[in-house]
Amino acid sequence: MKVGLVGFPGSGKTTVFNALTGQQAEIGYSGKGLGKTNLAVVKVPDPRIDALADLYKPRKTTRAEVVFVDVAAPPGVAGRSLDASAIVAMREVDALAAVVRGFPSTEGAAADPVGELSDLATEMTIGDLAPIEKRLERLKKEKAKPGEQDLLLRCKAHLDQGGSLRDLPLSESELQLASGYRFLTRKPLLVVYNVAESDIVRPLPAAVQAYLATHKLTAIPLCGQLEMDLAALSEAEQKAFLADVGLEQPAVNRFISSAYGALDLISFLTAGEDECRAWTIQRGTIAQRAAGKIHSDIERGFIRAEVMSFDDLMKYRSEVKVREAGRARLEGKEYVVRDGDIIHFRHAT
Ligand SMILES: Nc1nc2c(ncn2[C@@H]2O[C@H](COP(=O)(O)OP(=O)(O)O)[C@@H](O)[C@H]2O)c(=O)[nH]1
Ligand SMILES: [Mg+2]
Repeated sequence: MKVGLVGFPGSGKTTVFNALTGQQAEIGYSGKGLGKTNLAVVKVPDPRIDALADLYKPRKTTRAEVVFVDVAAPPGVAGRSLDASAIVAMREVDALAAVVRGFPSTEGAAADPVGELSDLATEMTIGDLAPIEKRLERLKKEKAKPGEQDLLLRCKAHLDQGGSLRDLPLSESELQLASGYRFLTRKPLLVVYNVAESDIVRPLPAAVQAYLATHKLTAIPLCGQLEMDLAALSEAEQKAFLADVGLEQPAVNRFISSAYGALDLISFLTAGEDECRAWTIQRGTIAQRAAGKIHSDIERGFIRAEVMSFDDLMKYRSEVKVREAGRARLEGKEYVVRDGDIIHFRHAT
């Protein structure tokens, strides 16, 4: 999964990027870091994988991964606008995390989180309207695909009224037509409310809470500065530091579990002496499709999935015992995979 950190200059995107990835990308307005897009891969913490590795002692342990992209504006872009290259970068990610400033800026400007959120929403709306209008213009000369013109007009009307395409119900065929546009306002959006050190355990301001409720959004409050310092420490030091400031988990853990929730993602697991591994899928994915995550050959030649739950395996401590207890199931291709399923796929070659 690829998550884009987006927001206006000075909101703390690069600071939050460093906090989530443990990197040391350059922060601030000046210097050569400005305008550089940063990218880093983070392994998804999953205690179930640790437990499986304990049981199987596999040669290899593979966690799910999240790629974080710090979408930077090029030099010269300041204030409350997103340039074309930022819009392009935003189209390429699976989910957006909007970083908003909750602390006084380096120039002393007061925080205006609701203003930033609504300006960001406007920028994304404009970003989605542009390709729709361009396509509608071309459809005056070209033949539309079935349903295309209707869909575009519906999307346009919805955006013109200030809505996001996330809230527009689309049929299966409309989803197909829309997928090529990679609409920004259709992408899952998480808000990262970047607070001052002094506000860290305070509830979100009422105005921010009201905005989130109206727009059905989730926010993760964190202090980028503090979390960035934390990410640079050893694991033991982190524990002491977290306890000190009254937090249970570092930002990256809180962020990833919120992101999985907001994106409706779950993990299934594969286990063996060779490898124990977590695979990320959308909730509702059927077994045959899930097999395709591992390899397209397994999806194509799918015969059956042998499924046991993580909890049963932990209880009986071996696959053989789980089978003897009658807790292993053979499922067909339409079986809807559940979070924590341990699966062996049987397939023709
Ligand atoms: N007090 C405080 N300052 C922060 C925090 N996060 C970022 N900053 C400062 O805000 C400025 C802009 O941060 P930066 O990460 O470069 O923002 P970007 O332009 O969105 O990438 C820098 O001077 C940071 O030190 C924070 O949580 N608390
Ligand atoms: Mg930056």
